[in-house]
Formats: sequence, structure tokens, C-alpha cells
Amino acid sequence: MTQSAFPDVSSIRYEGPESRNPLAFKQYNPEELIEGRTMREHLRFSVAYWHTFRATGTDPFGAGTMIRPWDDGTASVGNAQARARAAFEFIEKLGAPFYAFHDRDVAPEGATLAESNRNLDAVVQVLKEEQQRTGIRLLWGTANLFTNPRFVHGAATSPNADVFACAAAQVKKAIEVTHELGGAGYTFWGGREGYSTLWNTDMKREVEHLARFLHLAVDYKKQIGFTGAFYIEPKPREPTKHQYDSDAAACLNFLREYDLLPHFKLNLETNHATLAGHTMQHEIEVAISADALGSIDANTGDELLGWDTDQFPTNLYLTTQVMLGVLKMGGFTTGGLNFDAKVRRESFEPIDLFHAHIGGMDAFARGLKIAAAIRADGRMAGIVKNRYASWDSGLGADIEAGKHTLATLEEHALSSPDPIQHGSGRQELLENIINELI
Ligand code: XUL
Ligand code: CO
Repeated sequence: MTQSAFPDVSSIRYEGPESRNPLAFKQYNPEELIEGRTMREHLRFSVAYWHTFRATGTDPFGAGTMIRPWDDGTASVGNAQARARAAFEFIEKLGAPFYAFHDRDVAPEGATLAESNRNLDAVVQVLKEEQQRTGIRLLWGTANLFTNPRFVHGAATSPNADVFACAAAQVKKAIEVTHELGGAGYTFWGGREGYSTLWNTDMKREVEHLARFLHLAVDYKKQIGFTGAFYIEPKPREPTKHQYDSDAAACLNFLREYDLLPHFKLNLETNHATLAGHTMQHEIEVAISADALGSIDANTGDELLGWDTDQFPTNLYLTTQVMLGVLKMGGFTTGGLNFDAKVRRESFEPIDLFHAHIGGMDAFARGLKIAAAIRADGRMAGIVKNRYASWDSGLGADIEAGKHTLATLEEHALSSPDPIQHGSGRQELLENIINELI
């Protein structure tokens, strides 16, 4: 048995809202039933390997700050394997059922692609053993197609076909190991798929290449019998000025245009929604309307910082809105709530990793309970239903059924009173109802 990475922490338990134990859940009670499912099944929490086990705390102005006693700081395969075991000790003690990783987070990149693949295999063996030992599962795998300098101009959208080939090879391997680990999904985040200036960019060609790349991945998925879900993760800017997968609507349009929609769902991230000038609630609604919400990267940004700060989510309005969306679509199938979030660089002790995840899990558990209470209360749904009542019969029902033309509608309008100011929006009342139930 290797040395414990978190010797002072035992399993995090639910102690209820009155508890003042910082290492206990106040809201997340995995076995508690909500709308007929346990909280564990509803929330499907996942730990993001890249932040929780690879983030060093560097920022553009300063060096890393994180204290990680289990990590010897080298890029050796042995260190990567030891780190993987520390990660599973953490995830097991936390009680999260899933994790997610990029290929290059879990294993060091080698001098050649063949060496990188061997390194990945060596760490995947440890991940496999640890999954079997703990029952923790892989929510999704992905490939890092943005750190290596070869991807400076993009991966699938690079102007250089050899770079496209390298990216394809890397994704092939990442899908294989995700399949080997029984992953429930595989994510494509745009990385550097975008542009910095249109003066040097053939946008149409680049977007077509991205579509071809994704079709190749779909073909390979079928070939090897990987049955997990494929996700696209929208993000508007960072690292490029304009990312092609900028928001949910742009992704859906792209997927439809290139006949990819049957093969993909969206992995929505809160901080990406706000960078796109939307709320997460908006992005979720867009995805659900297209039956395309797959999974969620649960985090939040900062109101005063206009970049992807990837903070742990603690805002109950936010978690309530997210869980209302998840309940509305009937719950996650392959997806879950992946904490694509990192502790602040000032929170550098290992114990802060527990505080951060416990807080995020409790915030979502509370959001789930509030969302279920809003649904059980029914007033909100009643107000929305009533707002559209004119579409349920008579004229509205006939329009929806396609029974009208502009001419017949003109006839109707000429012979009816002006419907000006028909029905208050009741925004303030709706906001009050939420505050009653929160
Ligand atoms: C980047 C981001 C990624 C993806 C996976 O902003 O969110 O970590 O989630 O590549
Ligand atoms: Co993300």
C-alpha cells in the first residue's frame, strides 16, 4: 500500500444543515430521494483531473503556489502513476462517483507520439486498477489539442495538414483509452479551433476541416464499438479571439449544417456561457430545446474578471437554475456535473481541494432540492402555462396546427379588439416565489 496523500481526512459524510464540521456535507445526502431518484443519480458529480491534480496556481504574473506533497514535480511516468493513486484516494474520500481527464493531464507527453501513447497506457493501467478498486467511473475522456506548440494555429482547423494528422492520431488514442476505461462519454472542446485575425484565415475551409475531423471520430467510434456519448463544449473566446464553437446556438448550427447533430450532444460550462454574453440558464434552455443537453461543466466566473476564472460554484440561484433545467429534461443519461473548477491560487493547501468540492456539491444538492420544490409548488409552471393559454384552443391552436394564412389572420385582426397589454409578465412575482422557496 502506497502512502496516503490525505492522511488527515476520512470519508466525507452527510451530517445535515446543522453540522459545523467543515469536512462534512450539509446538503448532499447521496441516498436521499428527490422526485424518485437518489441525489447521487441526479447529480452525477465528477472531479476534473486537470484542475484538481494538475493546476499549479500559476497566473500571468506569478509562479505556481500549490502544495501537493504526493507529487515529486517531475514529468516521469512513475510520478504520474503515483499522482493517479492520490487522485483516486481524494475522489473516493469525497464520494464523487465520476472523474474526467485529458490524455496529457494523466500522463506525460513523450518525445514521439509512440512514446506518448506508451506513457498513457502505463497510467491508464493504474486508472483501471483504481476504478476497479473504488467503483469510481470515467464521466468522459478528452484529448489536449491546445498545449503543445504544434497546435499554435489550431488542431483540426490548423492551416497545416500534418498538424491535422497529429491531432487525429491523438484523438484516436484518447477515444481508445476512454473506451478501455468504460467512459460514459468523450468531449471535444474547441481548444485553439478559432482565429486571431481573419487577414490570415480561410474560415470556411477551417470549419469544414473541423466537421471532417469530427466525422472521422464518429466513424472510429463506431468501428471500435465505443457506445459512450460524444459532446461538443462551447466557449466563445480564450484562447483565440474568436472560437468557432462559441455558444450553444453556434454549436447546434454547426452540427446541423455538417450532419453531425445525431452524433453529438453539448457539454455546457457556466463560465463559458457568461463569456459568451449569456446566462447558463439561457444556454441550458437552448440545448434542451434541441434535445441536445448532454453534460455540464459546473463552475462559475467572477463578475469583475472578464476571463475564464473557473471557480467552484456556490451561488444557489445558479445551481437552482441548472437543476431546474436538468429535471425538466428528465435527468442526465450519460452526462453529469463535472467540476471544471480550480481552487484559487491563494488556496494552496491540499485540504482546500476538499473545501472546494464539498462546497460545490452542497450548492448543487441544495439547488436540486430547491428546483424540486419549485416544481412541486407548481405556481411558477402555472404562471407560464397561463401566459400561453391563448395558444391552447381557438385561434392559437389553429395557428399552431397550420390552419391559417396571412389573409385569414388579417380577417381575424380586423374583426377583433386590439389585444394591446394582454397579460402581465409577472416577473417580480416569479422572483418572489423563488425567494420564498430558496
Ligand atoms: C477549457 C475547458 C476544458 C474542457 C475540456 O476552458 O473548459 O477544460 O472542459 O477540454
Ligand atoms: Co470545460
